[in-house]
Amino acid sequence: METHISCLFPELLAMIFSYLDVRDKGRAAQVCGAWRDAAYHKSVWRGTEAKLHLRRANPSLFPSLQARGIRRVQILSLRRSLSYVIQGMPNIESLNLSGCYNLTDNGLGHAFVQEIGSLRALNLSLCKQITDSSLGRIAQYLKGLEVLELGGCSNITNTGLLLIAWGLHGLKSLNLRSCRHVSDVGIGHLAGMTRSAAEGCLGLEHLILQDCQKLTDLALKHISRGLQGLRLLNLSFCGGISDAGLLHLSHMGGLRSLNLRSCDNISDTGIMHLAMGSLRLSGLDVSFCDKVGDQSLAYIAQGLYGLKSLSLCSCHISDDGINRMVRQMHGLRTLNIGQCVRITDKGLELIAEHLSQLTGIDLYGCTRITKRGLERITQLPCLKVLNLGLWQMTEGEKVR
Ligand SMILES: *[C@@H]1O[C@H](CO)[C@@H](O)[C@H](O)[C@H]1NC(C)=O
Ligand SMILES: *[C@@H]1O[C@H](CO)[C@@H](O)[C@H](O)[C@H]1NC(C)=O
Ligand SMILES: *[C@@H]1O[C@H](CO)[C@@H](O)[C@H](O)[C@H]1NC(C)=O
Ligand SMILES: *[C@@H]1O[C@H](CO)[C@@H](O)[C@H](O)[C@H]1NC(C)=O
Ligand SMILES: *[C@@H]1O[C@H](CO)[C@@H](O)[C@H](O)[C@H]1NC(C)=O
Ligand SMILES: CC(=O)N[C@H]1CO[C@H](CO)[C@@H](O)[C@@H]1O
Repeated sequence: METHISCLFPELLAMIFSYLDVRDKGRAAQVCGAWRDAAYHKSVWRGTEAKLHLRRANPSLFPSLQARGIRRVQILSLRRSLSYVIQGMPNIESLNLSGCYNLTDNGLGHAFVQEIGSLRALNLSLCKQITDSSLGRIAQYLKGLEVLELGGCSNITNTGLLLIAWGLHGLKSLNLRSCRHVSDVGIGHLAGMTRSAAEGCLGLEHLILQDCQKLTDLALKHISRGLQGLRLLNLSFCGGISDAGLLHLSHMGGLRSLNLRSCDNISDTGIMHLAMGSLRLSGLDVSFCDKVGDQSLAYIAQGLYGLKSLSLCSCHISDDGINRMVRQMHGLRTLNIGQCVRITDKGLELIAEHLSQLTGIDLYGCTRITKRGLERITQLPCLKVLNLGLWQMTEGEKVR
């Protein structure tokens, strides 16, 4: 048998090994304990997921995977046999090709030659050779797709997004992390701003735009107009967005999670816009936005008091900001204030006194806090996670 398989669930291993002759079983069993267990495992169990290294795969493997109820496949490496997977498993629901660096438009082209209505999730992250031409095929044949991961697919352009907006109307989750050619125009396509050419992915709930450097406030305007169903928006490391852009987002009532980590041009004014709108956020991350300071915490207490998770790592905040926030934030479960070097025991005292629902706090690199402040924090009744990172080892006053 030519199929090489690693890192598998036991039931699948057992099934695969039922194909091997006795000599091969012996060889495989030398690899590791998991293999050894599986090599001699007689019974075949049902699973729903397979992880495969494809070389010159035996085409007969895939129908038998399908027959065993497997609908989700992760390809760990491949040469040219992707089409066997698709042909052999007509009911495939999830295909994970993340990190298959060898995957080309040609390879995908051979696999996606007709409609595959069952496929719901496709992961192409870090398949760096994929271009818009593959997105054309995907838009044409994978109409049932709900999750599409294109993180690190750096050859993709706005044209690819136009194709997605034309074909994938059922898309709920799209990851475009580090797609550096993507600009406001592409986001406009997704949001249905070019309706004459493409309807748009108006049902999107999760949109990851982390590290899309070309995006500006105009992209946020498109998003707020067209993607009203959005629940999660990740804009971390988008240096081109500014406070004015956040004004557009401030009326997206469905938005629950907003990630603005390392958006360098966001300041207290932007947070004011968010707080004065009609947002009902439960998660906000503005870590490493060094223009975000104590004034933002006052705004958050006024308009974003429903937050369950707030990340302010390395922001320019002090005990005064904590004081202006804590009394309103009854539901806060997670507070990340690592590397906020101006926070002292006084801030921790306030947190311990008012944020009684807190289950997690990050104090990594808070160099001005002492054992006394930490003792107060550890008295929080629900606290499960306390991150101090290297602090304990580097500071003079050790906490045990
Ligand atoms: C990727 O392709 C190269 C040649 O094109 C081949 O030598 C290599 O084994 C392939 N890698 C994987 C993981 O398939
Ligand atoms: C998809 O594959 C990647 C890389 O192997 C892995 O990190 C990720 O967890 C997989 N996703 C799922 C849902 O299995
Ligand atoms: C897709 O692959 C990336 C990178 O390996 C991984 O982080 C992510 O969880 C995967 N997503 C899904 C839905 O499989
Ligand atoms: C971000 O702000 C800096 C100054 O703080 C400015 O030089 C830069 O042009 C701004 N970038 C954008 C895209 O607005
Ligand atoms: C969103 O951005 C953060 C950076 O703050 C990153 O760590 C996280 O993995 C991203 N989320 C997703 C779902 O990609
Ligand atoms: C087909 C295509 O556009 N390939 C390009 C993908 O991106 C790399 C650089 O990241 C280029 O070298 C390729 O030409």
